[in-house]
Amino acid sequence: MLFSWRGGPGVQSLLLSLLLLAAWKAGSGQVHYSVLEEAKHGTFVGRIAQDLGLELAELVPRLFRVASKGHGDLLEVNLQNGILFVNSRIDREELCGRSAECSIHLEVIVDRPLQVFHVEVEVKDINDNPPVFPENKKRIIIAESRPPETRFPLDGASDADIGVNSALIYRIDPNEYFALDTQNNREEMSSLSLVLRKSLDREQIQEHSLLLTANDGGKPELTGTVQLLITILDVNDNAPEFDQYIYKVTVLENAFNGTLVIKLNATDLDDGTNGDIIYSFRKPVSPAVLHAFIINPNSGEIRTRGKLDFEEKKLYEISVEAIDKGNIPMAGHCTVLVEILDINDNTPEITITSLSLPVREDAQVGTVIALIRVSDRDSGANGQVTC
Ligand SMILES: [Ca+2]
Ligand SMILES: [Ca+2]
Ligand SMILES: [Ca+2]
Ligand SMILES: [Ca+2]
Repeated sequence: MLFSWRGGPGVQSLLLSLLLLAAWKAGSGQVHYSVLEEAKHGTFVGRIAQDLGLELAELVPRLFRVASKGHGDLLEVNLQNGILFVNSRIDREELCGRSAECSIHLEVIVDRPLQVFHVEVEVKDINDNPPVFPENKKRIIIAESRPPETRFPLDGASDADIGVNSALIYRIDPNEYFALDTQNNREEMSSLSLVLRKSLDREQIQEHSLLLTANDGGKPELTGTVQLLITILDVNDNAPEFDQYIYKVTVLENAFNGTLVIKLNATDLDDGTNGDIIYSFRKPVSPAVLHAFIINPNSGEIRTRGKLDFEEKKLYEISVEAIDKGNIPMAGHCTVLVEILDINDNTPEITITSLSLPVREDAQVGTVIALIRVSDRDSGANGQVTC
């Protein structure tokens, strides 16, 4: 039989363990302190010797010592006065991250007899971290056609502190187009968005620059900012417009082929291809116009083609269209009235309508020999004939 009632090394170690357990129990009355993080070296934390019921004089002889698991020498005890003080920098964020509870657990040990005490030092948060946005500048692109009430998600800021020291309130520069909306969900996570308050117009404002600010609830509060650069994308929402609805021009009927009749100009407020204009005769085009004029699609110049003839046509009415190159093109219209000016290009024509020949030599003065008709196709003074 291996087990012996007479005792032996096994029984001795069991007894030692029981003794240790008793000592543990004797010293297990917990003491709590609290200290602000980032407190200066030497900051008073607690009268640890006194609070543990130890005499100052016995600290050295009983080999008073403090151990803290993994936290090194953040806190130290002055063996002369039995005071626990801050020894090196305590950063709550480094120690405990985002957890709401943060404390340093100390084991205080004295010998003769062996006693172990547990001391809990709570590390209190101070507001030493400002809210931080992921970027300093945030570019947002929004088409000008987006309707009011459209929401655009924003990245919120983060704050390494806890509690009110990390409770964030957001605001943006006052402006008429955008508002902020913060919605808190059950997980205490807030979703931040930009809400469009009124219709945008790229033709009026192409870029909005707004400062988004986050404040924490600390005292004093800390702030973080991000510059929102909102670029408004163009939409083809403007039709080309001519300077006038009706243009009146005159052209001499003997104008050379290619003579400039008029240079039309339409403007389109949109950007890029949405504002690029192509000019054309509006269909259906009358054969007379097509025969007499030509339009340059890019410059808007209307020129003569071939020969004009006042006697054939005195007035042309040309309907012109300006179309932009938008995805869904928009058009503007105008009418050009071209008046052809007569020039003296017709010689008078003589026609003899009756003739009585030969004439008798004794014919009386005043006898009608011939009826002569003179006409001129030209008009006005150009057509007046003198014989
Ligand atoms: Ca903070
Ligand atoms: Ca803090
Ligand atoms: Ca346009
Ligand atoms: Ca536009």
